[in-house]
Amino acid sequence: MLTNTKHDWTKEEVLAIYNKPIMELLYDAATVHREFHNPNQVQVSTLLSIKTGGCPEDCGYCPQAARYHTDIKGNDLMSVQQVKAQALRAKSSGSSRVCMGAAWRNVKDGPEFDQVLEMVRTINKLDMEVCCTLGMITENQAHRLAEAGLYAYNHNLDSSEEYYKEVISTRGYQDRLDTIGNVRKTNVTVCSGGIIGMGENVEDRAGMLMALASLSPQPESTPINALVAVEGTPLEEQQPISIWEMIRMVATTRIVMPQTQVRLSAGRTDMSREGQAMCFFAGANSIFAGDKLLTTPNPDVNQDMEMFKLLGLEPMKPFVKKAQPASVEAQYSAYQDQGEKPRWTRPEHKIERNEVAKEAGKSLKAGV
Ligand code: SAM
Ligand code: DTB
Ligand code: SF4
Repeated sequence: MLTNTKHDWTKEEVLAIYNKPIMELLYDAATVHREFHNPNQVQVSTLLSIKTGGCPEDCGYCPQAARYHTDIKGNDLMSVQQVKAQALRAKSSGSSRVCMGAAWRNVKDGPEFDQVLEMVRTINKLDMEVCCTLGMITENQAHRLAEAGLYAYNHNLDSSEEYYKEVISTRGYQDRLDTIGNVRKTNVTVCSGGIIGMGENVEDRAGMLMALASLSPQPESTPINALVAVEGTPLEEQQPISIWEMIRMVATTRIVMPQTQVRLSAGRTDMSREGQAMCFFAGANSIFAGDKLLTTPNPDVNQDMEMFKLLGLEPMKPFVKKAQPASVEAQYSAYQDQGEKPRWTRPEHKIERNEVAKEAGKSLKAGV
């Protein structure tokens, strides 16, 4: 469980981080990242849409809402055998986690939920982390998922409390928080993040991060999605965000939630390798791999593995324990001490930098 972290970020503080000069922001985020994570390791998850389309909700971004006329092919709940075959394929291509998504408003007790529990048990036996995103769940359902061996439950806040109402009317922000609270009553880890590029402003982005960071404990993983504007949804006309917005969002997430796994999620098909490399530098340490997200395209897994090789990244093994955090004061001082004092005061950091600087100085003198 993630502990000892600053939770009382104000929207103004988060916004000030988001708006920093990019070099400062990258430096700060990369410094925090190295404090808590191995910067060369990236956790790889594979998404599996176990029940597609026909959802009664009205989320303005979602191609699976029954009320919008999109091109997706709907499917009833997959069988346990189908899921097992897909999980084995994902494992052989380097994935440590399978995330099963269902286009449900909420989970209903009965044969379908029993089947999902069996899927969880089956993937768990393959020594992979299992995640589910099934909509709203009760405390009892959260406990049943935990007993089946669920590792993580994904339930996004998606935007700020204020902007949420502009995008979804069939449920409220508090409903999302309640489900996250139900998951927290078990030993299942929380995966919660959101989407940028839905027409929200930077204050909304800061508001969403403030809400996520104020959860105690903070989510163990945080997906940052760029909207995939799907034809037929109310957000079909939204212009794509720039890579700099994604980099800023990832970096800010890393700073306010130092221990979370920040997942570079939907939208990677539009990002260059250089852009993604900047996101990894800024603290992203997880991706969804596989040529499909739930219903929309994602980069081919071979292309991703080539990118990993190029950048010297390696896929993380499942069930890796997280490093223990430094003190809250150490985290926060990194953002308050603007320039006068060295930000990172641990002796080994200073020595490392001085030696690099000395070597660089020698090379310059020698004209290398
Ligand atoms: N029905 C469940 C729910 O809403 O929690 C689980 C599935 S839902 C598809 C999971 C998440 O996918 C959403 O919370 C949203 O963040 C993301 N998502 C859906 N459509 C998207 C899109 N077009 N672009 C980016 N992210 C999207
Ligand atoms: C999350 O935050 N992003 C994933 C996962 N959690 C379930 C889903 C992205 C979906 C993108 C649109 C689609 O493929 O349907
Ligand atoms: Fe349904 Fe989830 Fe899509 Fe909303 S995001 S319409 S709840 S599948």
